[in-house]
Amino acid sequence: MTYFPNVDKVLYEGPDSTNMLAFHHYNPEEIINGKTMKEHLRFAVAYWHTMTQDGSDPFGAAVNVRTWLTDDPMETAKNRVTAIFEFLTKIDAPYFCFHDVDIAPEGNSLKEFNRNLDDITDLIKAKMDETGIKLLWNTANMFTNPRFIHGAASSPNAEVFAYAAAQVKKGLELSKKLGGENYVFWGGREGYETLLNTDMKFEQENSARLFHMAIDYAKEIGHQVQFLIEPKPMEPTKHQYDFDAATTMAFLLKYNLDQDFKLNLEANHATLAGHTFEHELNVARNYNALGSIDANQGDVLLGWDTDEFPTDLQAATLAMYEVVENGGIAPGGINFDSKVRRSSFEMDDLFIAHIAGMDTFARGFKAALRLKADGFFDTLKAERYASYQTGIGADILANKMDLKSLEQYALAHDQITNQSSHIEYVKSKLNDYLV
Ligand code: XLS
Ligand code: CA
Ligand code: CA
Repeated sequence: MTYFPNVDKVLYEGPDSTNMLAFHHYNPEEIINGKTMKEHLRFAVAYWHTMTQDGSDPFGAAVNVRTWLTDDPMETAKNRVTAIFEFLTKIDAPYFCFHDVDIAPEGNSLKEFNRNLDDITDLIKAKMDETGIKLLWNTANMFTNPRFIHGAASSPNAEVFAYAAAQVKKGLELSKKLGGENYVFWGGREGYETLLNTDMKFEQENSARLFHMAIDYAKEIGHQVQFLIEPKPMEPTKHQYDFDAATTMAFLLKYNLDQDFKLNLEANHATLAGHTFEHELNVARNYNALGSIDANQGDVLLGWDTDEFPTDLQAATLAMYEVVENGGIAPGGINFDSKVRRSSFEMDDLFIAHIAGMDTFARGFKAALRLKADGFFDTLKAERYASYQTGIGADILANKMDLKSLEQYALAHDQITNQSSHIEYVKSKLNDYLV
């Protein structure tokens, strides 16, 4: 049984190849600094976009041709397992990610849902053992079902809190069963529509309470996993509590969660928050909390989460520069939280789109390494902050100065000259590294 009869294993054919079903820049076996590209980039495929997304939008019906669909939800779920492992093997991705509801139908009760999850993860586990493909992360979907209308851990309804806790418990058990390396929380409905009826402090305390329960339970079942929170400023809520990296770090520090949690940062969420992706990665890195990446891109002309496959080389380069500075992304990875455009509805488009994303990140990675090897940003910044290396700057850094002594200095040196940044030259020079 094959779901992708037109595609053999995707191979590296080099930049001159015109084969849409080949890699042009990502060569999984190429060794760089003692590791293969595959080991450096740790690509993951997202179950939800690749296996369950149907191409519908608020104005149009489903369009995606997906040959695993049947009238029986459990049958479809089983077909999807076969299909995703064929896909992962052919695209040569070492990891995948899923929400609980992506892999198994919820059925009519929590008991039935858990049973379905057990059955499907038995199949997934067998495929993982057979192929060596691993689970980068899983998560509990606590936003789609109508019960989460007012939130999950932050819901005003305690019964919903209990249900969410049950889903997280099961999610951690599945993570242990499948050897998941990270466990993600994305609080899609942990936020508010209006402050008129919302006790924000109470809701955030409850969110923190659930995270502490998750840490405790992972310890109790002996599962070593990296917990991650994925920030996003809005959508579906008007205001999401984990607005961006900085807001999420303040939350983690306030509730004493920073030792157990890092961040899973998504490019499109960064731009929704009014930041560049590299800004979010840089903030996380400054807190030693850069955990994992959801790779995609938004559209500058659209104000929502379009989750496009990433093809912007400059953005990928600047993101990978942060990863290089971070010393790599493990135990996280680069998860394509990206969906094919509605007009790319054929089965083969799933391959074509992932190849585009993988090629873009491979090129970005290589460009980032060139920037690092040449000391492009290092030199620029060293020169920019050089005034702190000697004289008054060195004294300030050595904490030898106070307001009184600095006033004395300023009175004697009040004719200040600054230097131009020549930033247009810098931007133009950066282009040299991209191709
Ligand atoms: C939605 C989020 C979601 C998380 C996992 O915008 O990106 O897909 O990655 O729940
Ligand atoms: Ca995401
Ligand atoms: Ca998204």
